[in-house]
Amino acid sequence: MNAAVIGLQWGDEGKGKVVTYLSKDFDCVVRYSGGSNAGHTVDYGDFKVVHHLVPSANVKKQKMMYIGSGVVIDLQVLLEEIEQLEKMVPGSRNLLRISNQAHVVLPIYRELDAKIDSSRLSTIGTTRRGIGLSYASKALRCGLRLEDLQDEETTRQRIQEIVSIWKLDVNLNEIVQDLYEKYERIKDLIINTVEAIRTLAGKSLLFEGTQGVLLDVDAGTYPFVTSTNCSSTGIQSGFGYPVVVDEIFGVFKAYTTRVGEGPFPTELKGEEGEKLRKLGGEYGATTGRPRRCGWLDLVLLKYAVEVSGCKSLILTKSDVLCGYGKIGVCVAYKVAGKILEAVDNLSCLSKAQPIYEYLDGWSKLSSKQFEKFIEKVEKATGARIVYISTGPRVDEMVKL
Ligand code: 2SA
Ligand code: MG
Repeated sequence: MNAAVIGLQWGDEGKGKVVTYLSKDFDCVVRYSGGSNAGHTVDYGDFKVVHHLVPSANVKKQKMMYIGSGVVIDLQVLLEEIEQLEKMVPGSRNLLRISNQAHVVLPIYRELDAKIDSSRLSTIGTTRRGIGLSYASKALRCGLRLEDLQDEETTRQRIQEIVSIWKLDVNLNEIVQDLYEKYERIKDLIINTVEAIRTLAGKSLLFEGTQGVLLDVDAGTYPFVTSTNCSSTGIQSGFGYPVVVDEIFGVFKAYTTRVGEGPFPTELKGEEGEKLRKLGGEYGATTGRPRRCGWLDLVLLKYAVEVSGCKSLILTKSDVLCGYGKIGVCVAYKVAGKILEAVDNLSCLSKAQPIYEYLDGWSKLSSKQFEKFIEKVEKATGARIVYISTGPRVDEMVKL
């Protein structure tokens, strides 16, 4: 059986922890999209790991990890992460394999990412990790794949081409030298996509989503999105095989957060937002940026459930809300005088006024009030909550 874990909001729903927990029932965890813009924090209790590129498999349980061709790789970040994991759990490096077709995020893309984003009419607030540039180069057919690094001449020509297309003033020799110094340290982990598919055939795979449906380049709040199909629709192309995914788990927080710009109807500004941010520790795992915070938006959650094809929900961070007297839940929008309980299109978001219902808060998760909240979500989305995360640690999960 194969499954996927997808974020149903704007990322940071706690996918990393969920993947680590669920990975005990799978042979291999697969990353299929994104790059080091992702930040998945996993708290094992005795140590914490922040994943950016390496799949969030439970390394204590010796699970296999595979980075598919749909991922873009910053070699420096990858090396640091492998080192971090190896320190925590010696031998974990050997569990990792990376597709030869994955593209390389050149260090020069970072600066260019920042430059392009800040020169836009409306900045997106990217993570400045060069993600958009890597996918743009891939689409422009001037990207550098890991497999290209086998031949230094090809690499040099490709970088030369990139430098001239993006009109960069850089030292080519330095870039190539730096790249090879890093490549030498990971090249034994690179595997042909076809070989990986053969090796993984018949094994149970858990696909780890990055960001969330609302940041998906097609389904999300375009143009305030990331550059990939980070929703479930990206799995097959990012893995490299029309794999069947039997169950899609959609992860969502009991409230909503967003890093970066773009519409956010239920955003709480001022003290209320600050309170949620503090209680939930809502700061970017990659950039440390404070996340924008607001109430749960059932209109958007329903949309995300619909377009990602998920029937099973996993609720996280409801423990953070313990102690609130009343909890806001957006049940509809008012747009141009009309009341909408569902949306077919996200372009109305910037004009949407949220209509709230205020539910009684809960002081513990085993309470009538919390049950009411769960009922409300299930009824609005038509999906079932199958797990609840009761705290930050990997083992703090309850199956319903
Ligand atoms: P990019 O860098 O080109 O992908 O940025 C485009 C938009 O996507 C958002 N984005 C994210 N949103 C939430 N979490 C992400 N990962 C990190 C985390 C973010 C961080 O786990 O906290 O540390 O700041 C992530 N990655 C990309 C981004 O904010 C832009 O809106
Ligand atoms: Mg994150």
